[in-house]
Amino acid sequence: MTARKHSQEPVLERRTQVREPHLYRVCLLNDDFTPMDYVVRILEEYFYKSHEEAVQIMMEVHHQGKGVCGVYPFDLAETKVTLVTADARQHQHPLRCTMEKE
Ligand code: TYC
Repeated sequence: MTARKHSQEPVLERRTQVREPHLYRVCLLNDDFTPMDYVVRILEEYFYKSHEEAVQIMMEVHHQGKGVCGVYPFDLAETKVTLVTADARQHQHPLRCTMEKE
């Protein structure tokens, strides 16, 4: 909004920029200890994947070392990383969940 000399003057111009939020990939990383069925449960519970898709992503992580669980705006991506990491630690699994800018 442009500056006005007197507060009674009407607003003549608004300059509002609407932009898409930056997006972040939330990824799972492979390790040798976290059970496969636990990773599948994480993908279903936190990323709303079907059982078939969850198994597919888990196997991709297992073979390639990393896999994308979803793409989200910053706050949502950060929340998912926090919740997944807390869940894994509670169950004493070393599972790592990370986020990276698209
Ligand atoms: N490599 C693990 C195993 O053989 C399974 C696994 C998959 C672990 C995906 C982490 O993000 C992961 N039990």
